[in-house]
Amino acid sequence: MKRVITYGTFDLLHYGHINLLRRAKALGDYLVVALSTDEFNWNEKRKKCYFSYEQRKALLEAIRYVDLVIPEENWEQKRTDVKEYHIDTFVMGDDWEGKFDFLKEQGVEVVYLPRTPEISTTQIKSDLHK
Ligand code: C2G
Repeated sequence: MKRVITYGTFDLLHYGHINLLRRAKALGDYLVVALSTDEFNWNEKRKKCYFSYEQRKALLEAIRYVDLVIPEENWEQKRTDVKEYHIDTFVMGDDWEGKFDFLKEQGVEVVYLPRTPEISTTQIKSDLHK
């Protein structure tokens, strides 16, 4: 049973997120998604979510590739999450390339996957605004 984890905000869920989750799940048998809380998003990423944590969690739990959703409350928890959830592989989009390589020291495989180029929440919001 190979266990994979990924982290994110996943607000205004779109096919770029789904592409990431599908490829992350394909790397193992069980996918944990650590979902940024509303507080973490605002305090650490200056992101104001359109959907609340509970709404974003329900959306993720409806995705066939996702086996468990846990809260992401701080930057540091990755170190303990990989132990607590017996993670083999950590996955992020390549906009984070290199940022989490320290997890390799804990025996975790670190994989950065190419982002889906043409879609982003910012793009969606600006298109809708036109
Ligand atoms: N993503 C992607 N393609 C896109 C948009 C997003 O592959 N067009 C990926 C990102 O690279 C990330 C995941 O989808 O791996 C979630 O994206 P965000 O919700 O924007 O996550 P982010 O705000 O980068 O949070 O501790 C890590 C942070 O919580 C990551």
